[in-house]
Amino acid sequence: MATITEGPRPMAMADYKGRVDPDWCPGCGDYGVLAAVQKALVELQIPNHQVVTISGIGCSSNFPGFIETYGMHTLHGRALPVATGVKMANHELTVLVTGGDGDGFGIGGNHFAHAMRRNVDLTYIVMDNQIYGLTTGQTSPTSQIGMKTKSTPFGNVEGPIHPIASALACGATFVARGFSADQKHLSGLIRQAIEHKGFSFIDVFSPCVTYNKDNTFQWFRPRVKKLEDDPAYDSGDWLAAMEKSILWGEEIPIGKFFERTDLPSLDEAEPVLKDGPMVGRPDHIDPAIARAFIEELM
Ligand SMILES: Cc1ncc(C[n+]2csc(CCOP(=O)(O)OP(=O)(O)O)c2C)c(N)n1
Ligand code: SF4
Repeated sequence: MATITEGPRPMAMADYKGRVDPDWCPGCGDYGVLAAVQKALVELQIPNHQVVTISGIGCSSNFPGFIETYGMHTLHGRALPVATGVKMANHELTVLVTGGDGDGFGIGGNHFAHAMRRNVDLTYIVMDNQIYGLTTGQTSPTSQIGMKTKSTPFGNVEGPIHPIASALACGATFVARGFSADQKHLSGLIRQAIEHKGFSFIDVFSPCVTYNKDNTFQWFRPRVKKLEDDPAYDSGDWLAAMEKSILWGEEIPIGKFFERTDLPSLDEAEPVLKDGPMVGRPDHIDPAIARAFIEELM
């Protein structure tokens, strides 16, 4: 009798569905980002146990609870250093970092800069709604001048940070921008970002439908223009990416601004990791080596 041998079943969207349903407001942009991440993981066929999703604090930072991967919900602004530790402990894992503009560019701004210059092999997705959602609507580092919020009732007087330009200046090796209403385009960017070896950053317009009445889906829709639609645009050209990064107004570029593949990621550059991930090694140091090391320091 012939035997039928079945290979493993391909991963499907349902396999990445979290055990808890998102409690985001109906219509929140973050739903689109969650679906786009799940779609990218399906396309790449990465098994759940090889993915870790790490966040800080915020509505968007609740993300790891809503996806079936390993996950850590850490402290406000501290997702990137935790993710760096995870990646360096086991560099064979796919490490995703998810959070908001307040979390990433405000309290976490310092870590943002250093993770990029180190070229840690992480995929960082910021759900940029230009406001603090979880704390009920205060200005954030990406709020526009003049925006009226709970913390700026007479209008914001501070200029916003430019996330794309900042990422380029700090040395990120993959820099992109997406829009949560265009899931197909966004999941394509996320897929490329995961495949990229090194620090990949995607700033995603993910409107807060409850507290940001200025930068809504309707506001973005006619303005976003895909860089891919311009055949002359070269995403290997850092200066061209910088020029595009500061455009804001009637035309706002989305897509892949920049990628370079000639720099080693931190795990590739670190000689200690050349024999494989730290997690696979004995969890003790040979006492003779430890003694010699201490004596050298004395
Ligand atoms: C150390 C610390 N400071 C402040 C807070 C309060 N807090 C929680 S979330 C948040 C900002 C949320 O905005 P954002 O990161 O943009 O995420 P969103 O909720 O908009 O997705 C703040 C200020 C905190 N939890 N911990
Ligand atoms: S408050 Fe804003 S960011 Fe938070 S879940 Fe609601 S719509 Fe989304």
